[in-house]
Amino acid sequence: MNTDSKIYVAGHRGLVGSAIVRSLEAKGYKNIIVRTHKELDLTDQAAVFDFFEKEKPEYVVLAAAHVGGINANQTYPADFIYINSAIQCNVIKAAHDIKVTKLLFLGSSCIYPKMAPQPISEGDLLTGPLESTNEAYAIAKISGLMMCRFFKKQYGDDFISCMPTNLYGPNDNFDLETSHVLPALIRKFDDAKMSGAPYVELWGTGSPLREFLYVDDMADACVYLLENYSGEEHVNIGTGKEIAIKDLAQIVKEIVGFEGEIRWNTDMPDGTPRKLLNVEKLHNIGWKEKVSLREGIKLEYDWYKAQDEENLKK
Ligand code: GFB
Repeated sequence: MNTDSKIYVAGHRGLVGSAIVRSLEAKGYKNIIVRTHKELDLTDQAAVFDFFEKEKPEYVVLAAAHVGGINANQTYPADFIYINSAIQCNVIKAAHDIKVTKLLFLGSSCIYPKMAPQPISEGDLLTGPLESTNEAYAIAKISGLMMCRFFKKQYGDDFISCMPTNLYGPNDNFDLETSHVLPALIRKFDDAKMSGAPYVELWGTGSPLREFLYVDDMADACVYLLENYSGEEHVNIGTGKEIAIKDLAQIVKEIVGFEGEIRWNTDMPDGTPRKLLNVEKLHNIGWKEKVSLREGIKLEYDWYKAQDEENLKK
């Protein structure tokens, strides 16, 4: 990949895609192409094929996906499986047809079995039943990574996949019904601080363990893989460190400066008990994260406070 290579980043307005564009630009890549959802509906096969035919990107980063937190995944499983499967099928096949040089597909750590041994290695894929709250999303993402693997096997396409852990950062979704836990905590504590509310209600028991990676670190890892990796197996992207949701809540509470109480609504699901990635393979390829959890949360909180309501809805 050289700085003039034509690189299409699908999903450039989202948390992940926007970070990948920032990272590519920071590394000097000058020929990045993007399309908004309005300009190109990635679930529309004819439109996607037409776009690839006309633009002929050399590299593709498939960061466009229908995503959400535990509640959204559980409430809208049909949307999660259909939209993600359609996007992947269309983009991967179009990339194959026009013979792109390389494609990077992004999945998620929820592809692994609910009771996978911890930390979870790439080889633990498809060794047991999935976590029910995000099964639809996981099935779609497993199918995407397998498509990349099989296109490589049958046709020799340089299609690679990576599976990031829970991500957070600028352009996150702060809608309390559909967001992931970190933006939800930031918004809940900040709203309570601003309104002087005596307590904040969080979901589940607080005991599940999760791993978090700042999205700019993840983007850096993705560009590193595009430049340095062409293996058949997907690569986990994470920190290899985990934290209980209740400890995470304490950190966010401190950073925001909320002094009230935390209450746990156990009618809401906990989801998978633990989801820690084994990142040995990524370390062996030569990449490691830079931003600590505290630094990252501070950066996300500052970003959140700098947005107006309209921007947060985009
Ligand atoms: O981030 P999250 O929504 O998704 O929730 P998953 C993580 C944990 O935080 C769960 C708890 O145990 C939640 O019960 N939690 C506590 C909260 N308070 C809140 C809150 O106010 N909002 C939210 N959202 N959670 C997702 C999958 O699973 O992880 C996706 O559904 C994807 O498919 C993503 O893989 C990375 O970590 O449980």
